[in-house]
Amino acid sequence: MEITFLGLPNNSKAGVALIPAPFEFTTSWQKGTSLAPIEVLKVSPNMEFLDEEFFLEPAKELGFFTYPCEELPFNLEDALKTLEKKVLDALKESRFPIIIGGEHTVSLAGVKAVKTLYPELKLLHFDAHLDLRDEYLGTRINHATVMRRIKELGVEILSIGIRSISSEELEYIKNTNHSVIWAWQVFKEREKVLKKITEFFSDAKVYVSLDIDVIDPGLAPGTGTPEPGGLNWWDLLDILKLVFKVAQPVGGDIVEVKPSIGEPITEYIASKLVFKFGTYILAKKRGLL
Ligand SMILES: [Mn+2]
Repeated sequence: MEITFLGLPNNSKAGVALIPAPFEFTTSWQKGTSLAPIEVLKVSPNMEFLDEEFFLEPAKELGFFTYPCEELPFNLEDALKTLEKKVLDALKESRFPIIIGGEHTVSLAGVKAVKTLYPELKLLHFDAHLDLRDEYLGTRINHATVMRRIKELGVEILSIGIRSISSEELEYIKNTNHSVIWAWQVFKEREKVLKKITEFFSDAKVYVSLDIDVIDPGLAPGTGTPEPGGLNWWDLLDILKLVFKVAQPVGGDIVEVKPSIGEPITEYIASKLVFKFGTYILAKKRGLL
C-alpha cells in the first residue's frame, strides 16, 4: 500500500513534495534513521488537518505530494545522485521539496539540486552539531562532514542550536567566520538571536536543513545523538516563522529521526514539522506572516 502524508491521496497540483530518503550509510552510533521516513509518514494521519496558529489547512489549500518510499542505491554516491534527481524533479513541477531522512548526508543532495535553480542559496542549519569536520571515520562524505561539503559548494550557512563541537571544528569556524547561534544564546540572548537571523537571511533564497536533535532530547528523544540543552518547540517554530517572513525558503529536509517503535514521539514531532512547513509556505503566500 502506498503511504502518503496525512493518509490523503496525492494531488498532482500539490505545492509541497515530500521525498522519503531511507538513507543510512555512515551513522556512527545508534542506527535506525533509515526507518524514519516510513514511520514519520505512518503517524501523520493522527494529526488534525487544521493549523492551530493560522487556522489554515495546508493539505487542502496547498497540497502535499508524497513520493514513494523507495530503496535508494546501495552505494552512497549513487544514492545521493538519485536523491538529487528526485529533488530536481519536484522543483521542475513547481513543488517545494522536503526530504524526509535518513541521515544528515541527504542535505548534500537537496542543496545541490536546489542550488541549480537558485545559485545564491543560503542555508539555515538547525542542529546540535556543526557537522563541519573535514573527514570522519576515514570518509569525506558523511553525517559529520556534510555542512563542510555544502560550504565548499559556496553556500553561506547559519548554524542554530549548536551545543557540541570538536576542536577541529572550532578552528574551522574561527578561520572561516562560520556563523553560529549556540543553543544557550537562543535561551539567553533571544532578541540578539532574532536580529542576527533577520540580517543573515533577509530576502535570500533559503534551504532549511533541520536535524531533529536541535530539539531538546527530553522532548524529542528519538535521535542517534541526544545532546542535552536543546531548543523547545516554540523556539524552533518562532525561528522558522521568522525565516519564512524575512526570506524565501525554497526547499528543505528533516533528518536524523531514529524511530522508537511503540513510542513514536519524535516521529510525530517530525511529521508535525512537515505540516508546519506547509502551513508557513501557505501563510507567506497569503501575506499572513
Ligand atoms: Mn546533529
